[in-house]
Amino acid sequence: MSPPLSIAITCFSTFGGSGMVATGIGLGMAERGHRVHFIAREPPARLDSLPRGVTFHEVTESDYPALQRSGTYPIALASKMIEVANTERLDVLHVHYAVPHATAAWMAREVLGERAPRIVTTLHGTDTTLVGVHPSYLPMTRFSILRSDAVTTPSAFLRDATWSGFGLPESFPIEVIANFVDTERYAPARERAHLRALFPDLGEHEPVLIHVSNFRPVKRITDVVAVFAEVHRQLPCRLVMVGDGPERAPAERMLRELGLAHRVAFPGKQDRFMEVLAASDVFLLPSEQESFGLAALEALSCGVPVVASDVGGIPEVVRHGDTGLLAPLGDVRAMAGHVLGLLRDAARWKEFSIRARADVVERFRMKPAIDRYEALYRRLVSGA
Ligand code: GMT
Repeated sequence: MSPPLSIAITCFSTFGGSGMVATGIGLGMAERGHRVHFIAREPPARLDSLPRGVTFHEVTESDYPALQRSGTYPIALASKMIEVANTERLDVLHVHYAVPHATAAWMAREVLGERAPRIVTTLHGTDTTLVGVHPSYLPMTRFSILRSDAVTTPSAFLRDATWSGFGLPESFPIEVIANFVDTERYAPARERAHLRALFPDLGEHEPVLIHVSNFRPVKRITDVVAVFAEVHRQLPCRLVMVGDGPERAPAERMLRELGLAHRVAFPGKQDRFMEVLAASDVFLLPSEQESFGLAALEALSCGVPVVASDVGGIPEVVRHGDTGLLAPLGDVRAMAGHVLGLLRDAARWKEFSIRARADVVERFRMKPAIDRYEALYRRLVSGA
């Protein structure tokens, strides 16, 4: 049997799906007997306890006044990576989101020399499509990607966008390892009591739409509201908006103006919302861009069909006409039509729901994804 590896994982702990994926990989590796070290500013949100074999290393910055707003985090992070690599004899350093994590990893490797671990960079989305290609970061991000020992993306869309955005040849290896979901945690369960906690007067057959995100502009939260308003005009329903962020206030204002605020629940940031998700009828994701769409995957895993915009990596996750329905970006009427088409035909909804769950179980289970990352780590460590 191969010896256990010493693996460090760096991610944004509280920002979006990349931290969740990174945490899932770390926990999956620890379950297999590897030693896992999370190196980050804060413990990852989904790391509610520290299981056997998992350690958290906090990155702290000096509060020296001259350094304020000078962006010293990558230096502090690289220093912590060096410290952990030295004390824990790291085999692999797996960084999630290139800016600034891949650059910090490269800096640490320069210092560590021969003792350096292998560096794996997983790109997640805006680190390629927006931030990384911004002129302020492009040269260093491109260089850090090129200097990684392996690069992965969760979708073929993001692989191709990385090749083109950074001007890399298609021969530059980028392995697509799709994101995954814990299909036991995110499982079908049509228990409407969880919805009644949010809507005490919910009718027995009244449909519930749901959206889960960090409410950033890229999610087009006002499109969620517009789709809901159009559906509600034709078929009274409710909307649950899980999460929080800058677009929440405009959405609430829009709902008040439409006279629909009382039909919508905003439970805020929730870590345990799967019961509400599983009891809902349609998941809405009208995003401007998604390299993958982890929230949509969690909905599909619960057997909840997804109506989303046809952008980025979403079609790789949501099979149009099979597990969900896609529409052109910003076409809220088409999206509302898709939602109504599902809600008005119970048999059709059921078929979508069954196929959604089956497709997730077939293509996005956690174990095969962890197998792929483990094989990648072993390959790099063995020098093959
Ligand atoms: O890139 C971002 O904007 C944030 C990032 C995150 O940390 O959640 O989201 C990206 O990574 C997720 C996990 O791989 C994907 O599910 C999201 O689709 C992706 N977001 C974008 O591409 C906008």
